Amino acid sequence: MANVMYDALFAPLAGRQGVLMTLADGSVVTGAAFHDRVARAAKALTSLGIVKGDRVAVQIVKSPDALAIYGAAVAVGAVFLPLNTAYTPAEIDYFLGNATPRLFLCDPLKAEALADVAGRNGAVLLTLDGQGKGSFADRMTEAGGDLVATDCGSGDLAAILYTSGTTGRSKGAMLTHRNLMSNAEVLADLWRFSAQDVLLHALPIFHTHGLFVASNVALLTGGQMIFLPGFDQEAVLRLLPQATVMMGVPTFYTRLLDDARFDRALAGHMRLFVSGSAPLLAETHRAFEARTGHRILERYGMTETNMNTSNPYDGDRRAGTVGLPLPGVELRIAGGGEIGVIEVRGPNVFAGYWQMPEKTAEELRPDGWFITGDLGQVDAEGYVTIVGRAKDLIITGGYNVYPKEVELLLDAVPGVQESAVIGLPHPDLGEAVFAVLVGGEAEAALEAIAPELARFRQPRAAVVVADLPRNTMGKVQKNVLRDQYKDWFAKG
Ligand code: MCA
Ligand code: AMP
Repeated sequence: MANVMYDALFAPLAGRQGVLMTLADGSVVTGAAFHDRVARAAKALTSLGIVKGDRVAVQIVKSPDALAIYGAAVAVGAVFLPLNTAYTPAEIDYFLGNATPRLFLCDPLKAEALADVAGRNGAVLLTLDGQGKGSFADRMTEAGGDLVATDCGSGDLAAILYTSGTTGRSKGAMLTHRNLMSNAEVLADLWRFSAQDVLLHALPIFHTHGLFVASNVALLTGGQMIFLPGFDQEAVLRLLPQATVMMGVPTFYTRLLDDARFDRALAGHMRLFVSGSAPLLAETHRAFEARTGHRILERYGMTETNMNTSNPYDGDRRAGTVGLPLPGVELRIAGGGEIGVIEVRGPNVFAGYWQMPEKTAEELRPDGWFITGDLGQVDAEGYVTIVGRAKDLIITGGYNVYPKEVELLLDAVPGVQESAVIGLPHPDLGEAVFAVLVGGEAEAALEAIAPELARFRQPRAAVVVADLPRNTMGKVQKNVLRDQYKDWFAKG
């Protein structure tokens, strides 16, 4: 046996003297240097007793070393578990309790606040900051010797990524080597990635988009990355002329369009802009083409499935659609109607939710079809359009927020009798989180829940009303609320 992912993504970097990453300050990391960091991180993991199947959880700033630790986890057969840097200790407590990682890496500045959480859940706590400093970094420096990757088959777990649930409890999506590699291979081929490409990488690496879609595809094809800690408008405008491909959430593209410096000349060296994670408005697609001459390629995926569909590279990239099912991915609309819940099946579909067989059974059919919860329709030529969501989910700036998680906290605030959390149109974030409360005081309620909840999950505004609108079954009519407050965050 070998190690499917390590052999394809990381092993080829050993000894490669060419540039792998260019950083925001202009410094570069060669393939060989990056491989050395992967090897050292793998040795450090082994020295901590981490063996195949152990979970390695990280809540660390994006940096070359942070990506090297992903490579190291893959190399030793550990299950990589990246966590949003915005999560509070209360949120981290849940993830560590559920996944029981042997190791938890966090930023040195957060170590004190997270020591109890790690200890309580049986994880060793070590640190790494964005400059490559911290107690885990020290172990990497001490580690030496050649790396021998642990054997892993295509069905072995490579990662667990948490995705929220409609009941308010996050679920860990188990992703195998095969899930990740099959998708990377298909996307690399479909989007014509090669060793000549330079990917502008400004996405976080704790989600599918930045970690798997972006990094895996670039690593697989031997290209370079301009590796930024996050989406910084100035850095992106400065570095775009050196890139050939960019991947982003719609907010990246609306922010660029809001800037007059972003024009045809600046995008002249680019061959491809990819968008996903949230709906790209057809008007953004058209405005982008008018400004740059580029038609953004929109694709559709989920944490549980990686990517499912993509607009074509050569063919018609249709605004407002997410394109065609990827090669090897089957897609159907459940229920027999024109519009219904999208279901997908293929080598990309995950292995189930970590230790939640009943949740897995609710969403993954025994014959392999996964129920996405997205409402879609397929036209005569096979183009898929997402028309809505059967699940109660808000996507804000590409991050998912399940209203239930926020409502549970709001309902517990003294004075608040009940709450309804909804997403409202927002010019920058696509949707922004908004709360409608019965009882209590709006500002005080938002302040009360803030320490528990990552900033992106917190409502941007709240109102207090006498009653929530309900249907005859007693269910809160969120569509009525969304309509009533739709202009709350409107531009201007
Ligand atoms: C930051 N803030 C946010 C968000 N991001 N609030 C709501 N939604 C967000 N997405 C908060 C900050 O904490 C800050 O709080 C305030 O908003 C203003 O921050 P700002 O500086 O404007 O934000 P930013 O740092 O520029 O971040 C915005 C961003 C970022 C660049 C759009 O959120 C981002 O990189 N999003 C990408 C998410 C992503 O990768 N999703 C892929 C998921 P305060 O007001 O207190 O200062 S994978 C997926 O969905 C599937 C599989 C798929 O298909 O890809
Ligand atoms: P997550 O579970 O965080 O990976 O988010 C997956 C969800 O993001 C999907 O179920 C969709 O609702 C949404 N999504 C991803 N890509 C797109 C897209 N291109 N258009 C519309 N929604 C999308």
